[in-house]
Amino acid sequence: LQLETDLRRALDGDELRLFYQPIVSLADETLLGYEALIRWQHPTRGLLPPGAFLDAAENNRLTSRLGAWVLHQACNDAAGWPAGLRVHVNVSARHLAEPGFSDLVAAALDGSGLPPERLELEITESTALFAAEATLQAVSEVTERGVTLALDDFGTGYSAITALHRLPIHTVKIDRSFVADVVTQPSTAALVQGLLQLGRGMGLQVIAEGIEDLDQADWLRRHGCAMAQGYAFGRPAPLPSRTGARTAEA
Ligand code: G
Ligand code: G
Ligand code: MN
Ligand code: NA
Repeated sequence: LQLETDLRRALDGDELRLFYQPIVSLADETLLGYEALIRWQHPTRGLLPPGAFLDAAENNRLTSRLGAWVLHQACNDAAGWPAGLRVHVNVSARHLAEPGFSDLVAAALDGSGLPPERLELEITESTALFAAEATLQAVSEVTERGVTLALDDFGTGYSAITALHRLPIHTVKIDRSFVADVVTQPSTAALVQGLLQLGRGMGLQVIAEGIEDLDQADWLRRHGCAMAQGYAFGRPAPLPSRTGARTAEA
């Protein structure tokens, strides 16, 4: 398969990039951290979004190599940021359940010097793998170290409540499909109020995703959502690396 061959070359070479999107406090728009989002600077096809290649990696046992690259890169980048800022890294369910996942996280933290408290791993609920013993083991090993877990795309999967019940979740990210019509759809507004109440009741951090305009930000702020992410506050973009060299601008 051409895509797979290309992706192996991308991993060996220098074609993958991390873009970063700001996560802010809704109260005063203070920067709290960034979510790392992978891109592929393909030599002929240009800058590719993850949707164009993550599934190919998932099906070809490249998941753990790709995930390892992301974790090391993100921790190295974040170690050079001001001390208050956290980094969010997306982790595939398959990678999380692989042997050695928590050792990889430990190596990325130790190698970069990033304090564990500044790393948050984002997992999605859209998988049955939550039940796997290997997943529970990996999760307990990384959280004991001080790394936190976010439940991404919250509300869209079939096992959201089970995930909250079974895993030591620190943060839920309200999916952008809900945020998109929270201001205009009373039923969506009621649903999001329910999610916010659930978050408060369980002592979770809540991040609203996909905030594109100030009406959405106002609504969420008024309803007690503390944190946000979305085009209104910043798009995913390359950041200067620790050395000051800029990447992925071509
Ligand atoms: O950046 P964009 O919004 O196009 O991302 C699309 C999807 O790809 C999102 O669901 C995001 O969680 C996922 N994604 C982005 N970067 C990574 C990554 O480094 N690892 C994994 N596993 N998923 C990622
Ligand atoms: O699935 P996950 O939440 O990890 O990925 C975030 C995805 O959402 C990325 O592909 C990112 O580019 C996209 N995204 C981030 N902010 C916004 C936004 O305000 N509007 C839309 N439509 N997409 C967004
Ligand atoms: Mn995410
Ligand atoms: Na999401």
